[in-house]
Amino acid sequence: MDMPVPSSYNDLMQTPTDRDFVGWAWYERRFRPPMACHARRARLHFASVHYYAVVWIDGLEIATHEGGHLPFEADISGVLFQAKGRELRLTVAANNTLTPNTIPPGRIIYMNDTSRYPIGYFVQEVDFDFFNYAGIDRPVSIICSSQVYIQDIMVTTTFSASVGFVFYNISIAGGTVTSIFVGLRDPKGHHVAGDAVLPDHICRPSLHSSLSPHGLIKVPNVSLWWPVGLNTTPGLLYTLEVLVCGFDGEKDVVRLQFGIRTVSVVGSRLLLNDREIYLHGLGRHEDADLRGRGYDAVTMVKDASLLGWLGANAFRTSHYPYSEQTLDMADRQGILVILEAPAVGLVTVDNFGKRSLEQHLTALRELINRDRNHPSVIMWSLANEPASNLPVAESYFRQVIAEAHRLDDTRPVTVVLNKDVSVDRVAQFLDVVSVNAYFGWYHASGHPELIGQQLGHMLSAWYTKHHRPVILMEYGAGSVAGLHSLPSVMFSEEYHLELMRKHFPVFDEKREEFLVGEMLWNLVDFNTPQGVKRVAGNRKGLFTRNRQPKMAAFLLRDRYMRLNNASAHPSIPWCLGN
Ligand code: GCB
Repeated sequence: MDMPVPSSYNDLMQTPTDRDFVGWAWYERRFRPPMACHARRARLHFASVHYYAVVWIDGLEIATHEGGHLPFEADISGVLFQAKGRELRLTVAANNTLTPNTIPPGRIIYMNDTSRYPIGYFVQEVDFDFFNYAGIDRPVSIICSSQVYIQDIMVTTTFSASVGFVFYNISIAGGTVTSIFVGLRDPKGHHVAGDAVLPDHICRPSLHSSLSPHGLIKVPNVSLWWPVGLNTTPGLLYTLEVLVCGFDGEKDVVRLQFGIRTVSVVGSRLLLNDREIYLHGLGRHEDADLRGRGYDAVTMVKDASLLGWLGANAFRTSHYPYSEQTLDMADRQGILVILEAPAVGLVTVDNFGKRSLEQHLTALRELINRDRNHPSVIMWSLANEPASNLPVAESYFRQVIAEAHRLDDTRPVTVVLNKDVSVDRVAQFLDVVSVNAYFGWYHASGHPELIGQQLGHMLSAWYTKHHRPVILMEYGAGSVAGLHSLPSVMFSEEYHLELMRKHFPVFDEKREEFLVGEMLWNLVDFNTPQGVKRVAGNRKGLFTRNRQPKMAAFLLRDRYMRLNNASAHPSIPWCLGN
């Protein structure tokens, strides 16, 4: 059948068996490589294929990759050179099967009772609450460059008084360079430091230049990157311009946008540019009608617009890394991002074995490598709701967290926990303690009057034990848009409101002590596996799946706008009651 790329394939199918298909899905198309790529370095880049991918050109295997949500590429220069402009056949096989050792894990259960199931019948089970959308979810591109090319740039920033410091490290591949030029443009586009990198630059060996791929640029009168609410011009971005020349006179140029800012944890506080920040945001999903988890600019912009309307200053990429375009937008708009690894549903001992650890570390490396230059990304979340009470989880997460710190010592690290503080073994390694808690919903269902006591007690217990800043990473209620009831009942819009309202005084109180964030679950209703607890998906969205508001959206908007005004005008008390 015809299949658009990018998109998940599931919701383009007409039968439940096809939609819920588990196994190898095959994509194929013919393409004629652009002549501009001929005899140059050419890389075939996949931004995300879920979950396993194998790629062939004309039947020749050129790449394999494990793990959705993160990019991979193959050097196809040789193939294109030999093809000399001839049409080629590109084949991609994508397999969505999740096993105890994949990240995220799952399991295939064979139903062996032949009185109830046909022979060979199996189901894919998962321990996470979103539909396992599959296919080529993000764009596929051919990147043509000189033979010698800029493979990666790593930027870290800091500042002192009005001077910014930009440390860069450039990785070059494909050959030897004869010269490297590095320059900096300010947010208005003016060249402010380093070399002038001009579009018509001609690579000549005699030109003066550096050969060092790393260095420091000082930025006088620096304009720092700020999120919304803390500054009247949030999201200011500098551009690092890098040009490298190869022996043959060819050049490669990359322009990387980044922000100058610092993040730190001091005592019970989270600081951005040495100023205390409080995250008021939401968890979300990459999820939309028809497209599934497929990259869709329209949905992405609409969701960003909803966040803006709510006055949110943060979101978490629950429960996997989102598209690079989403992070670019967050950079520009000044939204803080907690970026999550795709490790969700690690709940049994066999999810913590050597194979899982290797894949978790691989995903973490790919993720930090892809996203480390985004100023919006202020924290890495390494997993959601693992069985952190298990002894195996302790050594497992000690290694995962140490690796995250080794790869990036400029951002705090968290894991989102849901086990009781008395049995958890992972929070001891974290910079920021994140917890999910559904008081009035999964606990004490239908009793919003208990939320104040239960929530306050739980949050304080985490802080008392670990003396780290705490974020309530998920809380919320489900509501079916248009279902009303007074007095309220679960799933009515009134109950949704009431449950949220009962949380706010606790947030205001604990914020004075150690709470550094409140993250409502969820921005938009989203698709899940079918089950008796889900009414055509998870209904904890403030917006329906077609992005229309429920009553609760107005309540949160009111609160978040007030929190924003309060940070813009610190002399006015932010705690004005509810
Ligand atoms: C959670 C999970 C999230 C679910 C949510 C819920 O704790 O982290 O993935 O969707 O609860 O609504 O049950």
